[in-house]
This record gives sequence, structure tokens and C-alpha cells, in this order.
Amino acid sequence: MTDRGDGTLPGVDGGAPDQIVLHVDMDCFYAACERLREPELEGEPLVVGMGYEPGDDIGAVATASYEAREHGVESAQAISTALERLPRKADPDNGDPAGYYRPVDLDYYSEIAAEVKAILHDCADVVREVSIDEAYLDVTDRTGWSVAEGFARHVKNRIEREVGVVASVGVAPTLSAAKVASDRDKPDGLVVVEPGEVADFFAPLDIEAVHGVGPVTARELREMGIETAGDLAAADPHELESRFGERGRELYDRARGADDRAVTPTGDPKSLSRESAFAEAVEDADRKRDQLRALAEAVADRASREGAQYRTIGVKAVTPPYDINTRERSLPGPVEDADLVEEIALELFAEFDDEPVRKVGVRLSNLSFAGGEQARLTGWDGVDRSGAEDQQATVDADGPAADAPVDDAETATDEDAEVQDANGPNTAGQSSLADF
Ligand code: TTP
Ligand code: MG
Repeated sequence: MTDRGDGTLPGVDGGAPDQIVLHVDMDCFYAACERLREPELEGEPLVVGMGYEPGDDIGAVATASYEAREHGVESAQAISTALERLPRKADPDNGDPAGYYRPVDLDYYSEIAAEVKAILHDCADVVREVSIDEAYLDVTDRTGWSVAEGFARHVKNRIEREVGVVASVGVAPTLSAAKVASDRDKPDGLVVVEPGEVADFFAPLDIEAVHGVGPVTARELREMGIETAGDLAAADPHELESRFGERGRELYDRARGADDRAVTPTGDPKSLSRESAFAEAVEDADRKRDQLRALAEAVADRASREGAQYRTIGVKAVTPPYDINTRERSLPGPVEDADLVEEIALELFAEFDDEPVRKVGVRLSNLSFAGGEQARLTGWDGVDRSGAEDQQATVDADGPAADAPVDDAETATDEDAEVQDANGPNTAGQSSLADF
């Protein structure tokens, strides 16, 4: 960067110059979740939606796999239109293209989303979750521009390796550019917009890609002969101001890449947890228990450093194909006791000792903070459990159990050391433990 001579560095197209933002958006998310538990659907045209059963054709498409999109099926489309364009596979085989249809199972997708978000929280200190399959990460303190692409690739790789779904990622100095970038090369996309490139990156885009330009404004701008962000950036700002008032200037600045928004975190954490994925499902009881001990120690240590006491201790075992099992036990009062965490975690995990397990985790919830400080955080389900009591939940292909949802609003999984330096995936296939 060059010095302006006045002691300040040049701005980044009007954005915050030192910010590195990742926007992560999962590819055909609901369909990807269905494929996790039904791997035969991989590579097939797949529609997730409601109302496709015979005699029940009122409903809409939630999402379609990219194979189904090739047939003209898309989100929010009437299910009847989707069925016309892509008949169900179950229909008599008349040689036409056909696809698979599955109903929406939001509880299951939320479980998978929590897995993904846990990785995101592990990869960044500041995460803003904006929807079930989308989040912004401020990774300024974790990487630099010269290695930002490697860092982003690492995040993508972890999501794919540990959860089995694919994300598209955009990297940019502003939120709006990062969002457009994540969408640019979908599916499996990774697009980096470096500081100084934002305005050029926006220039060829339709004006509706400019943050704040909706269909109504877009129509007015088109009437003025402004079709692209580049046209808007090159327009006379005074003319825009006389047409749109103050907003005109704002749109002009945004078209030139200006966006000084910071990534603001979604909300207060509710729990602390550590997880670790195996490259392949592990049956060996000792290996799983060793890992669980390490996770118990790490999460208890984290709680201790945060000054947090906990009343509920839980474990997670993800079994093939991707069933998320959680077990938890609540104590009569809050404790801070690493040995107890390990002991209870091992007890709760005992039923999985002989099962193949893809991932293990330990979680502390119902947090309160020491030193008489008012508890900042609430428990994961608000249920008052007096006395020790075990809770369990399994989410599987038959749908989730209604009780004890896994609420990983703040879940920090074990940290790969390489997250810090943006090397490739951990070749040992198992995430390592590191302090964070
Ligand atoms: P999107 O991220 O918009 O779409 P997507 O993940 O299916 O596909 P891609 O990102 O690869 O383009 O939305 C995330 C999920 O939200 C999607 O899987 C299903 C749900 N959804 C609806 O239920 N209705 C809708 O109209 C849209 C757009 C999404
Ligand atoms: Mg998506």
C-alpha cells in the first residue's frame, strides 16, 4: 500500500481497509442435507419441497439440487411447475427425465446447520449467522490477504470433510462484496476480491446486486439508462441525489464498493463445546474414549478460563450415515469440575463404545458465571431440571426426537492448528486439539 502522505493509508474502495470478511453459503442446502442421510441421491436431480404427493399438489419448492436446476426447477417455484419440468422418479418410467422428491425436514437441516456453524465459530472470532445456511465471518485477526484464499479453502475443506456438505465462500474487504463473491462461482465456489478490486468486481453486475437496490429502485434506475453497478458508479451523483435524495448518494457510493459495515456477532453464546471428527467411522472403544477425554479436558479448561460454571454436561456421537445422537445430564447445581466432566462424559458415551462413530463431542451448558456475576447466558432449552437427570436425543433418517434439541448457538469445535496458518486439511484425518 502507498502512503497518501498525510499519514493515512488509502481506503479500500471506500470500505473498511483492514477487514477480511468471509461469506459462507451452503450449496443447495436442504438437498445436500438429504444426500447426507441418503447418499444414493448424490448426483441425482433432487427436489426438496412440499405438496408433490398425488392429490396434494399445492406447495412450493424449497430447493433443488443443481442437477434438478438444469431442468428449470428452482426455489419458491410452485410444486406443480416443478413436477411438469421434472416428473417424479416414482412415476411410470416413460423415458423422460425424472427426479427424486423429498419433504422438508427443518429440524434435521437445523442439526446439520449447527454442525457447520460450529466449524465457522471455530474458524473466526466474530460470526454473524444470517440464515440457516449462511454466515459472515470476520477473519481479519486469523489470516492476511496474501493467504486469505488458502484460509477460505481450509474453511471449505473442514465443512466438507467434517460434515459432508459443500459451501461456497466469498472473501472480500466488505460484507456486500463477500456476499456477491460467494454466489459468483456456485456450486463449490471460492472467489476472492482483494482490497482495491471491489469497484471493478461490482462494475459488470446488474444494479440489483448493489446493496439496497430493490426491484422498484432498479426500475427507476433503468429508466435513467443505468443497468449495471458500473453505470451507477459512473453516474452523476448530483443527478442521483436530485432523483433519490440522500439515498441517491448512498447508492452511488455503494456501487463504487463502499460498505463500512462490520461483522457483528449474532448473539450471546449459550454453551461451550468441543468436537472432533474422525476421517472414517471409528469402532475402537479406546480410541473414541481417549478422544472424548481430551475433549472433556479441553472444554472444561475453556469454561474455567471464561469463568463459567455449568449445570449440564452432554456428549455427542455422530453415527453413520449421519445420525446425530446427543445425551446429557443435568446436575442439581452449577459446578466447575474437570474430573466430573470427564467422568460423566464417559458414562454418557458408554452406549456408543461399540458403535461406529464419525464424530464425538462434549458440551457444557446451563452456564453461569463465577464471582457473583449475573449469569449472562441461558440454558439450551430453558427447561428447569432439578436434580440429576439424563436427557437424550437422536436425529436420524426418521426425523428428530422432539426433546433436547442440540442448540449449538455457540459451539466451538476443536481447533485445527492449521486454521491459524491456512495450510491444507489435516492429513491425519482427525482434527487436532489446540487451545483457542
Ligand atoms: P439458499 O442459500 O438461497 O439456497 P440453496 O442453499 O438451496 O442453494 P444455493 O445457495 O446453492 O443457491 O437457501 C438456503 C435454504 O433455504 C435452501 O436450501 C432451502 C431454503 N429456502 C426455502 O425454503 N425457500 C426459498 O425460497 C429459498 C430461496 C430457500
Ligand atoms: Mg445456500
